[in-house]
Amino acid sequence: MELSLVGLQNAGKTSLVNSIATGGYSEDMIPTVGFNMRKVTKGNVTIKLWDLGGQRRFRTMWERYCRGVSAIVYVVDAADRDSVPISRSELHELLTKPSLIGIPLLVLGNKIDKSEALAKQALVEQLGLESLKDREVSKVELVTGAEVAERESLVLDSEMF
Ligand SMILES: Nc1nc2c(ncn2[C@@H]2O[C@H](COP(=O)(O)OP(=O)(O)OP(=O)(O)O)[C@@H](O)[C@H]2O)c(=O)[nH]1
Ligand SMILES: [Mg+2]
Repeated sequence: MELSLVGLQNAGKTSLVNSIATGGYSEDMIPTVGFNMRKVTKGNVTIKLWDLGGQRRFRTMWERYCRGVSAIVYVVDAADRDSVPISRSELHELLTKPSLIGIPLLVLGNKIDKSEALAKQALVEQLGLESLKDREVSKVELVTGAEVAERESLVLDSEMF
């Protein structure tokens, strides 16, 4: 199974991958330049994770690394309310690509350990998820770096897989 993680810079994609792969979490992170590929084996399932850079200059690469994956995992910093409109437009822009039609989407609202984080329904509305009709959209899950083990089971056990 192959998954691609996309979302704006600082959303917490690499942190999420590290949590899943090694159980480690660090506040001291370096922005991803281009992409990283990680293979994670849990039981007899091996997942290939494409962890893409979220800075503007890397966003044109997203489509290429989302083609043919089992699901696109879109990570949003739920506590950075000012960035949500940009996150929304980048998500909708990505999903207009014909090559990505029908690929299931899982949206993760990250950093819910912060008090200013948006609630699930607010994220659904502000990201315009209701309008995504032509693909399977997994319900939005809220995650936090503090709950590493929970995040792992959250991704691997999510009902869409
Ligand atoms: N409070 C809090 N901080 C988090 C959480 N997840 C990640 N962070 C922090 O957010 C910052 C950015 O994390 P990264 O994982 O590097 O973000 P990214 O999405 O990979 O960023 P790019 O590689 O630039 O696209 C780091 O300082 C992390 O420690 C979380 O759940 N809660
Ligand atoms: Mg990164």
